[in-house]
Amino acid sequence: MPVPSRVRSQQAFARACQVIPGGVNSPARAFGGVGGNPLFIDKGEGAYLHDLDGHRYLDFVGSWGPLILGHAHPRVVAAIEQALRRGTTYGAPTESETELAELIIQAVPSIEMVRLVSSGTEAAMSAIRLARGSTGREVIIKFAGCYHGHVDSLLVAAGSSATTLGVPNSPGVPRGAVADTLVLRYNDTQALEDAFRTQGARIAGVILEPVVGNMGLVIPTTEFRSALRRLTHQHGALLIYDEVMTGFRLAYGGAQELFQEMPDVTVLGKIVGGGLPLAAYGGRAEVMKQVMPAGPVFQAGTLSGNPLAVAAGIATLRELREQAPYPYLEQLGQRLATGLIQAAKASGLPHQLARVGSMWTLFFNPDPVTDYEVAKRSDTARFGRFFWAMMNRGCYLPCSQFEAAFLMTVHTEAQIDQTLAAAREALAEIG
Ligand code: KE4
Repeated sequence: MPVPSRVRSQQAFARACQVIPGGVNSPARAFGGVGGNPLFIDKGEGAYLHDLDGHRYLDFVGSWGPLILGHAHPRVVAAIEQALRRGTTYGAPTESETELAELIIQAVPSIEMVRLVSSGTEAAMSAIRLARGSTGREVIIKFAGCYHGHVDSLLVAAGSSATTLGVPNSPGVPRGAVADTLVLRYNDTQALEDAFRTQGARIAGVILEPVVGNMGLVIPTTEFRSALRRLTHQHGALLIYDEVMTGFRLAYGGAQELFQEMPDVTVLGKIVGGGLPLAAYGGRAEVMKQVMPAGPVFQAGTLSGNPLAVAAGIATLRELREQAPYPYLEQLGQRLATGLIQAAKASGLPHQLARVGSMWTLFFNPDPVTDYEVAKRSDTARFGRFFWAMMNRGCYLPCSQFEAAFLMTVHTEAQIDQTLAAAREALAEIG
C-alpha cells in the first residue's frame, strides 16, 4: 500500500514542537501509542477530516467523542453564529444557560439540578469535591484504567493518554493528593465489597466510567453495576457516573438510561458542548444544593456556561432529541462490528471486538477485556500497525489501543462497508 505524502503535516509538527510541548495541546493527539507524527487538520466536514496535505479520512474519533452529529453540522454552526453576533461572553447569567440546564435535566434520569463548567476534568474534579464536601468524608474510590481528566487526585492508574504514554501516575502529583484515592480493579465486585466492609464509613464517593472508553471499551458486569449502587447506598457514599464520553452517546439519557441505573452525581462533557468547551455535573437536588452559592462547596469559572458553547450544546441536544439517531447508530455499529469480527477471524489474529452502540474498540488481545490488567496485555505494536494501515486507506482511528472509537450520525452504511474493505486489507497486511 503506497504511503501518501504528509509533508505539510510533518512541517507543521516540526514548527509546533518549537513552541508547544510535544507539538500538541493534549498528549492523546501525540500518536505516542502508534508511532509516527500526528496529522495536522485543515478542516472537518460531516464524516470526514481533511489534513494539510489534502488527504480526506473517514473520521472515527469525532474529536474523542463530542461530534456525534459529525463536523460542522449546519444546525450547530448556525446556532454558534447567531450567538456570536451578540458577543462571546458576559460573566453574567443568561437564559440560554438555564435552557441547556433544563434540556440536560429532561434528558438524564438522575439529574435534578446541574452546574455548567468548561471541561470534563473540571466537572469530575468538582464532582469529587462535592462528594467529599457533602458527606464530610475523604476517601474516593476509582478504578484502574478509568480516566476522569487530569485532576491530581484522580490521575492514579488513569486510562486514556495517561496509559497510552505509560505515565499512569504523573510526576507532579504529590502523595498527599492521592492519599485518599483508593484504586480498585474494574468489574471486581469482591474488591468493592471488601473496601466498603473495611472502610465504608470513610468513603465519600465512588467514581467510574459506566461504560469505559479509556482502556479501550470495557463493559461493566451487571453484578458489578448493582454492587456499586447497593454498597454506596448502604454506606452513605455518593455514586458518581462519569458520563463525559457515554452521555448523550449510548442513549439520549446516557449509560444510566441504557442500564436503568440512578447514580447520585453524573459528570457530563463532550457531546453536551456540541464541540465547544462545555461540561457539566449534576445530580439529586439535595446534593447539588451543596454547591456554592446555594451551599458551601466551592466551585467557580470565568467561562462556565459560555454563551457560544451553550448555543452549540442546545443545538446538539435538540437535534439528538428530535432525530433520535440511536437505533441508526446501533444498526451502523452492528454492521461494523460484524464485519470487523469476520475480517479479524479471517486474518487469524487474536482479537476482541468490544462495542456498545456507537462506541467500539478492536483489541488485539486473545482474551475478553474486562479490566485494565487484561487491556494492558493487548498487542499495542500490532494495533499501531493496524492504525497506520487504516490511515493509509483513508480511515482515521483513535491513535491508541486504549481509546474508544466512535460512529457519527453522518456515517453511512456505504462508508462502513468501505471501512470494512480497508480493514480486511489492513489486517492481512499486518498479520
Ligand atoms: P476533558 O477535561 O478532556 O474535557 O475531559 C476529561 C475526561 C473525563 N472523563 C472521561 C470519561 C473522559 O473520556 C475524559 C476525556 N477523554 C479523553 C479521551 N479519552 C479526551 C482526549 C484528550 O485528553 O485529549
